[in-house]
Amino acid sequence: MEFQRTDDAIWSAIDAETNRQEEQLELIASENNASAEVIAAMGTSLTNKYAEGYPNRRYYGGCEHVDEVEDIARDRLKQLFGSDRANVQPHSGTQANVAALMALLSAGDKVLAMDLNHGGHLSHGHPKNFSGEFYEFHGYGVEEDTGRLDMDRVREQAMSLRPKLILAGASAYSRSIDFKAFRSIADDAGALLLVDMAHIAGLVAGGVHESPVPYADVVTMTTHKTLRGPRGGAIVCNDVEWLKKINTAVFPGGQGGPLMHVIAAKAIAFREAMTDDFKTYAKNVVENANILAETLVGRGMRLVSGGTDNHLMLVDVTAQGLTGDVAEDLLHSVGLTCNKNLIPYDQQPPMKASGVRIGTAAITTRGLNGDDMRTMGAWIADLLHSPNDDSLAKRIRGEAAAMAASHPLYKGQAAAAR
Ligand code: DSN
Repeated sequence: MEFQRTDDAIWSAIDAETNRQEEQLELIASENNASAEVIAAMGTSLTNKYAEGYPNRRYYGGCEHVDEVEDIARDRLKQLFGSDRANVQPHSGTQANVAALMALLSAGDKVLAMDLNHGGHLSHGHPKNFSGEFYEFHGYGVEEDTGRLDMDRVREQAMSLRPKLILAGASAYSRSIDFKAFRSIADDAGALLLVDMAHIAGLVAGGVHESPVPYADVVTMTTHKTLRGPRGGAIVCNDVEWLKKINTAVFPGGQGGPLMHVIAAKAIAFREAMTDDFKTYAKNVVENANILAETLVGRGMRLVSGGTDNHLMLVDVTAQGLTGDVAEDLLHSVGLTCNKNLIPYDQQPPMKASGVRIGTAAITTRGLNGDDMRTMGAWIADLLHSPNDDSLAKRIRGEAAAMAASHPLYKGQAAAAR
């Protein structure tokens, strides 16, 4: 679609952000770089179309083409995760969780979910989030000595609490999650099981993390993290009765018109995620995370749980006399973008925190490999050990920029959306 740029203020900010992504190395564990085709689908005429309802049951005329798009997206999502049912309309992971909780619970019901300070998510019971407002959330957490979930402890808590729902899934947990054990605990405690696989959806799709779909009553996800699609949410389940409730909870329960341009982009991403290339990508994400974690530990950094099984790690910076916010700024100053993060049993407030969360989903997309991880691990450890060494920072800034330049993201591609 041809167009003239007239809004200089906005286009210059968009160009600057595109350059930032191209020139810096993205270590935020929840971010990724969608393909040019996924991005292009979001800048299309589909953004104009109202389509409240579901395919062939809309509240607007002229939906024949967007119906086709949504049908394809749902079919691909079901195929990707081997589920019987799917809803691709949630605008985000939180919206997907709103719908799942509305479908599965009544106000005031008890839920057992991962403690926010141990790696859980805002929509898993933060007191100021709708989840914490409307339901009675209780937290399970990782063990202080191992940094890992102890499923026997989760079982004890579930048996004494008898929640209506157990929620598995996290935003900052670097170990595999045992969905089979969660199912068995839920069954013994008489609870439903909801899994939020937002962070690991791409690893599940790529076959490098166990799938929760055979075990959970309902699975929510985001489409833009390891799954590498457009920003958005989605839900899968196997039971037709749950799907009916979920569909009603998404629309009209929590949302109005679906974002059809984003649903088209989701469909493209789901197709990409079915390829052998994506399986290789998912394997490389985990391999890169492992090498980066080993390099950091080898250079004297403490990682929560000692390492990683997935795409992320939590680096404790207290021994270096730093807080997470300072470490985040320091890494950003050399072109490595990450985020401060609470670590389990943290004594700092969330805006300071004692750690940084680092992920390999985006840097693997741009083709960085194990040798690059060894180099990057050395940069990060050296910087965190010597935060005031300006000449070290200057050298690393130059080397990081060179590494980014030698692995372009979109440059050279016919990226319609750029
Ligand atoms: N904000 C996301 C993350 O960083 O993990 C979760 O929604």
